[in-house]
Amino acid sequence: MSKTMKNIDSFTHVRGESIFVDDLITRQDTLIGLVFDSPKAHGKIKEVNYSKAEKVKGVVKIFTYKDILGVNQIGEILPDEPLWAENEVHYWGQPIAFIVAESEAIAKKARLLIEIEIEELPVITTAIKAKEKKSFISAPIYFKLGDTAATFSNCDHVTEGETFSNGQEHLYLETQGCYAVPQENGSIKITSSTQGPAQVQKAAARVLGVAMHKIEVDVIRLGGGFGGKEDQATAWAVMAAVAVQYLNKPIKYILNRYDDLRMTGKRHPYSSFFKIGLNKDLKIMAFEAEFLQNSGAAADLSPAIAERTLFHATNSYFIPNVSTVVYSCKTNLPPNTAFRGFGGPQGMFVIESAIAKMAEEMGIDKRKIQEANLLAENDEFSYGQIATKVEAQSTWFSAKEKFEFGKLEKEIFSFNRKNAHFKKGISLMPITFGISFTNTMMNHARALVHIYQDGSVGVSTGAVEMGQGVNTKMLQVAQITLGISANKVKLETTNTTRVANTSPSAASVTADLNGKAVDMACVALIERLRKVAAKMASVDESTIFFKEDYVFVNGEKSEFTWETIVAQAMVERIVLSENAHYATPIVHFDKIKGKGHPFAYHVYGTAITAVTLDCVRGTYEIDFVKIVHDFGKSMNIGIDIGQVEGALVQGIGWMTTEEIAYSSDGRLLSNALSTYKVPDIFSAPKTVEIIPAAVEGNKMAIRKSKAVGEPPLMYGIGAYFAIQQAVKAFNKNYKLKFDSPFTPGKVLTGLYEKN
Ligand code: MTE
Ligand code: LUZ
Ligand code: MOS
Repeated sequence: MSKTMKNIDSFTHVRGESIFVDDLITRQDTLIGLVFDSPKAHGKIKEVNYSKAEKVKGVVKIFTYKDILGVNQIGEILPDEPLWAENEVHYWGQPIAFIVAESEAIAKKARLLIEIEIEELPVITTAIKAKEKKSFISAPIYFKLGDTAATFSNCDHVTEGETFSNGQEHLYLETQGCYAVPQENGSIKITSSTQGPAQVQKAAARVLGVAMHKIEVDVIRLGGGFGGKEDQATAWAVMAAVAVQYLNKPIKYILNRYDDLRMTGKRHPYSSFFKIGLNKDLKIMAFEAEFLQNSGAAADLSPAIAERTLFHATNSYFIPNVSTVVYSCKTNLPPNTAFRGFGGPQGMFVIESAIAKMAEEMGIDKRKIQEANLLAENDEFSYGQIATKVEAQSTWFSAKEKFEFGKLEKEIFSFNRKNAHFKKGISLMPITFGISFTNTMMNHARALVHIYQDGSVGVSTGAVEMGQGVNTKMLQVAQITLGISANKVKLETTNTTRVANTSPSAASVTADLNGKAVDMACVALIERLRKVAAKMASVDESTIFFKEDYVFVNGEKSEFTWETIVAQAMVERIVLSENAHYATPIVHFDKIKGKGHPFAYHVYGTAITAVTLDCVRGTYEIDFVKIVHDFGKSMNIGIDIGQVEGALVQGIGWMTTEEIAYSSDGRLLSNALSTYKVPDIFSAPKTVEIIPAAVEGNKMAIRKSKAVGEPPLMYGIGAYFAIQQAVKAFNKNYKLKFDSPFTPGKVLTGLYEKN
């Protein structure tokens, strides 16, 4: 573990000097965009009357699909999503038109004057209803290992059940937005708050009907993305570009919070059905699950997310017979999208529920079943990958030992004996998360490194900084590989003209992919500079090493500084720029067979969560979460601990208080922070302890520092089962339900249900 370097953004963040899209200095003739969206969830558009809106002074033009010169299509995985609705609307909040005006106030005034007549069609809001109606986005996906049907008949214990996990609002602090500016000869520069600049570029070129080289996308940083800007930052940027193409004026569009909440997709709600079979030694012999994913009205990333649900359907357990299927169900909700964990959390919630149900029926502790089935070296995942360097058991047992689980458990039993109106519960939650884009072709990245003639360095990559600290890690890689101090290195914005054809910053793999590319570029540069240094010092090249801004010869600091060598390289006309490309080796996956080796490696860990219920009110507090987490060899433990804490609280929110609600006619009811409860300082755990697992790290990770962005979100699932145990401690008649989030309302019902 190297000494923690401070996040390079913290200085400007705390001073309010960091620049986001809305902080850009705009050109004087900049116009403001605003979407007019569907006021109904499903229907035929009979008529839209823009005449009153167009007459508002200061309205420049209202754009619709008719103004598109290219193709009205922004779907990435499937071409099923128009930029602007044509004759039908499929969800409440679907963009129909784009008002461009001199100010936001004018645009808002105009929006209220647009008259629309919609012939309503039946609305589907749940995955179960969609499946009944055979309303699907794509074909179901199946993973199979062994033979579940034959195995169940030999099991000593079999149970079945169903679960529901709700969606989740990303609630990035910075709402979606963009600023598009005309350049020469029909080129457009778009500054976008996107995780995927190359996708914005590609979609804009397609919709505008221009070559990709006409579109430059620049990303400074995001005020959070959490997956919500992996695919869904595209629409706004493309709308602004269409307006720029027509008006030849700069267009800015920053969504206000209400519009953002209403128009964007969220984490997918899932309705799932499971069947689990154990033998008398508590070994899980067979597991079947059917997942119904509520995909919303268009594909977006749903099929990929559905697939990852299956990858994580057995979480940290080895199960020899597995049969899982997932349906991407088409409903009349905004297209649901990537959200930290990408379908993995939804899968893990189901297996944990199945284990809990089985434990209840057998009258034993859930932890006994969990512990008896933890993954071991060379176990096979249902998708054919063989587990290696497994830390499922080691993190589990080290969490139990380091945090004195036996003692914690005793304290909770004795608290529950003594207290009538307060009850505590405790849970263990192991996680196993695969690192790589499951779509193999996306696992690549590039970096462009310039050494300027004064010795300072500029680094460009495809990585988007969204608060996760990837720029700091890129800087560390460059600094260490070049042997120079941190203040010599600058991270440039993410720009499609410097680093092209990138994958979005997602799947927790941004630092790995881009970091490896930065490392390769720096290695190539240092090789050249070693030759220059060897000549200057009149020694053999093999004795040269760069460290602390100096040339070291045979381990001894020489008189030659980094700057001298760089200056000499200029004299010798040696190229001081390097572009490198990294593509993850080994990974492959056959989507038809559902078999392969999709992940470069897995991240492991175990969390212990304890809660206290107020059994009069149904409210609860998270007493503590204690985690042993597999960071590999963390290259920045400060940033990585921050990622674990943030993901944990986000996971707890998903499982406890964050409740997305739509009316039966498809209108978002949880449409503000007064009706949608995210964790605050009172609902966050009172204490969080995180201990790095004693592991050697993995060479597939950047500097053996494992990916950390998404996996810890799933520790939050532990909160659900801790609350459940506390409810049971109060009310022996409570029948376990698996219906998340476990809101205080549901807790209260559970505490007093009679059965
Ligand atoms: N952390 C912050 N502060 N803000 C974010 O938007 N996104 C998460 C995670 N951590 C996010 C974050 C998600 S969904 C992913 S996939 C990863 O960061 C992406 O960055 P990485 O690949 O560099 O881990
Ligand atoms: N995005 C994606 C992801 O396109 N593919 C993935 O496998 C993935 N995994 C996690 C998060 N985002
Ligand atoms: Mo994260 S869901 O991969 O953006």
